[in-house]
Amino acid sequence: MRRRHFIGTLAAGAAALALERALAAPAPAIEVFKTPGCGCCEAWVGHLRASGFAVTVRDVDDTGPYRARAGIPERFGSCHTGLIAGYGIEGHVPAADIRRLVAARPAAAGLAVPGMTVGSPGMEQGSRKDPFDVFLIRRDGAASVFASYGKRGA
Ligand SMILES: [Cu+2]
Repeated sequence: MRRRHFIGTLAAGAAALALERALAAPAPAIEVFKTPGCGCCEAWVGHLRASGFAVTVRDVDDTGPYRARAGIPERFGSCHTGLIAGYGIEGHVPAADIRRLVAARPAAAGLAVPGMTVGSPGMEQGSRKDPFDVFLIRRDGAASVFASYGKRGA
């Protein structure tokens, strides 16, 4: 009985320590390039901050060159380009997918949600949620689906 209690205390202590470590982990830092008047870009930055990211915003006249430098092809373009851990993050990509990318560290240019899908993070319009894919962009420009949202069965 006593031994079981002791082991239980140890487990609780380990869990508390793990939680403490998780909370103490530095917020992932992301640099976001956007145009000055972009409201949905601001809303996406708010989504990242609410998810625990440390965001540095850079207002630029044109995000195209930053997208190109990140290796994200024009056809996957959206309104803003983020840079994190050597990856480009184009458009309204959910914070959870950015975390998954950075943790998995695949050989890739980054992630993209092309265009501006209603219902993606930062593009909320009431209850409307259009389906969308998050694409993993390879360094050669080829893309595969990294995550899907709002699709039937997803
Ligand atoms: Cu947008």
